[in-house]
Amino acid sequence: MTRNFFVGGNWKMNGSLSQVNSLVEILNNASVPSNTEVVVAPPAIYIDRVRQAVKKEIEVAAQNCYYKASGAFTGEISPEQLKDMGINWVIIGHSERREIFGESDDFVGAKTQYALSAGLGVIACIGEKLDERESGKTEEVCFRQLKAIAEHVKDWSHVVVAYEPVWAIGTGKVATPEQAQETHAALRKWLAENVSKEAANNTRILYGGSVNGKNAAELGKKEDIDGFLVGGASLKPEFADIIAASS
Ligand code: G2H
Repeated sequence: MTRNFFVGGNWKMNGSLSQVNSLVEILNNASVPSNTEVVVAPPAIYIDRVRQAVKKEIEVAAQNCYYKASGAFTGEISPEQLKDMGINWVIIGHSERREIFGESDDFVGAKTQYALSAGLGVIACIGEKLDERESGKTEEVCFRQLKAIAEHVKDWSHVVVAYEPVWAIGTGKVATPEQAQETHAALRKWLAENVSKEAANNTRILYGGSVNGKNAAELGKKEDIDGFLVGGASLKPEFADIIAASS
């Protein structure tokens, strides 16, 4: 099975209106290989502007959502509202949501279930912290996080898993292609053994953590790396190089 490459850009809480307009211009001028899906996740306030202005072959994601359709949930956005605005993807369980905003495995699982049921595709993030890697717990942590998501997924065709080792996020310390491949292969094996062979073969597993225009090509050559979730470099012209590196 050939899995189409997937390049996500997570802008996090960055940008101003003029920067957003420049990024859209970069995206509109970027050539997107036919076997590659590109999805960018602007801050919520700019989502609609980006959706209106960016070329249609590029999808737009939210960086988070809640697990109810509507109601008294100040500051939250529902999957239904995202769909209403033409948004088809959401990032769930990013380590910054887990660490800074205290999102638990169960909460991430519940949000994944609800977002899928509302028709969104989910970029589900998992990854270990430095002390967990150093104490040999990488797989234990990643499997625990993946299990909490998998328990809520019936149809894997709308799920992309992003493996983002926390120690590599925004630090410039990228996992080596071998380190990333090792964990991606273990995650795929986990899917085969705990979900199905089909889910294991078809689900894209992205690498995230200090991906840039220079390291993307080497990482992308690895058998089980099906794309990237890019933070810092998705705010720069080199994001176009990362998209191109995937072909
Ligand atoms: C990991 C990644 C994007 P960066 O958070 O999700 O960010 O590429 O800046 O490490």
